[in-house]
Amino acid sequence: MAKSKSNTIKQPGFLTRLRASLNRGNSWLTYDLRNLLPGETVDQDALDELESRLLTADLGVDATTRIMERVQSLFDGGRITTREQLANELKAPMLDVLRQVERPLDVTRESGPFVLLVAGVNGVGKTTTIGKLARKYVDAGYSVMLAAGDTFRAGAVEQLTQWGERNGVPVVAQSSGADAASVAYDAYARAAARGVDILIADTAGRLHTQGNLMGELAKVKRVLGKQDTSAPHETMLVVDATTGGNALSQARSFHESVGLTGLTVTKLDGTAAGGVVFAIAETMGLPIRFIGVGEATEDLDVFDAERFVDALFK
Ligand SMILES: Nc1nc2c(ncn2[C@@H]2O[C@H](COP(=O)(O)OP(=O)(O)OP(=O)(O)O)[C@@H](O)[C@H]2O)c(=O)[nH]1
Ligand SMILES: [Mg+2]
Repeated sequence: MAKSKSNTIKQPGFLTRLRASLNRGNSWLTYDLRNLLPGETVDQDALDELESRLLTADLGVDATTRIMERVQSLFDGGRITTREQLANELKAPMLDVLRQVERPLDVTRESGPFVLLVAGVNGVGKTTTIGKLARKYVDAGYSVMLAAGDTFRAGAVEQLTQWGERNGVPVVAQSSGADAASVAYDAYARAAARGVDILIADTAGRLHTQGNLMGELAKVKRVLGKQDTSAPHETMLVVDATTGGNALSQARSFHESVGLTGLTVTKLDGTAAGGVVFAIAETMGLPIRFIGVGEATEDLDVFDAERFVDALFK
């Protein structure tokens, strides 16, 4: 095991990138607050309108209710009269919602590879996230291997192989159309034999309604579990923030069918809101491991609740 392994893979300068991506000039929240309260003084109408804006921004009913209950009680107690006070008092309940799911992935293992299985709907950013993670873990001193478990889509193996080559990380693949579980089996055996620290397995994009494909994913999990009863150590769903409420329903269905242990939310640069992160946090309670704000390696980072909320308030 390398001695130089770093226990954090946080990206320097990520807050600036996150802020720029989420806000594009002006945070939707800052914008909404100013827009809602032109006269600076907070009244009940403004709070009602704020509630509907949070719902429109995909925060969902549960998170919105929790946040607004706190704000309402402070307002009723005379503690919120100005826009600035409202902004300050909004932060705490928003942070409470996100702190529940701020649990970074711990990849340390006594022996055997840490197995990270990545799943999700087509095009959400699974393979790109794997490529970025491979780079981060290599930079942090870990040995990494990738498994090309998407044997379905033409070009999927090449895409992962390119990420591997770029980062000097071996990729285990079979021919297109091969059994995904067999690729996973093979990859685990090689990773264990080589003493690799982290094995990251890609999978084909699938909809939760595709029963046969969900069955395949369950089989991949089972096969890994036969080699190491504790594997996969993480079954991570990737969701695309631009799909709003769909991201939440995907998380629900995948969790029901295969059992998830974590989530990554990508494409937060493609949406003005990022509100779905709150909805997922409050409703699912599953750890949010990483967030993505662009296509480059430095655009992925460990999820940090405080940084996320700070980025929303400019
Ligand atoms: N803007 C932006 N684009 C992203 C992000 N993450 C991934 N992408 C892009 O999304 C597209 C799809 O990414 P993939 O990694 O191929 O997605 P996938 O889930 O593996 O797709 P399938 O294998 O087809 O299911 C690519 O063009 C990526 O560059 C992100 O955080 N922000
Ligand atoms: Mg892919």
